[in-house]
Amino acid sequence: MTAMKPLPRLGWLLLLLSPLAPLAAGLPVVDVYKSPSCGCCNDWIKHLQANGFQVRAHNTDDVVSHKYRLGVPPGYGSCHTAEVGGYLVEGHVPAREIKRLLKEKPKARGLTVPGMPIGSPGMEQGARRDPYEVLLVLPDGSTRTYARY
Ligand SMILES: [Cu+2]
Repeated sequence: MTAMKPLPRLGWLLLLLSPLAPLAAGLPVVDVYKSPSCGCCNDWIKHLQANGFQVRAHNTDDVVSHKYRLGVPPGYGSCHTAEVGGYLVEGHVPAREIKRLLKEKPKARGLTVPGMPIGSPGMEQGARRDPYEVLLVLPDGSTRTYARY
């Protein structure tokens, strides 16, 4: 039996900290509600994970009830509904806007990208990019432009 070489101090530190790394980065877990058959929803989840988010995916045939619960305004919905840090995130919202939301903490219900614009994260189709807006949903259910892509 060979004696295990002790890990250098930094190695131990990383080992101890690694399960807490997402907390250390200040990124809360994202709960995503989606239909089990939704492919673009999974691609959006991969986009979030690639950007450092931990995701809990919930397959459900009743995504709509979560839209009501979280306050997605009628007509501003998309394929999946998510919840992070007390905010709603509807549709193919880019991870950087979610990070900005969590940092700026506006008084709002959250963000939505209505519909499913081609070229948004999880909706890539070659080089095609439809222009779209990320909307901030205010407490009264009205919206204003948060970002343009
Ligand atoms: Cu989609």
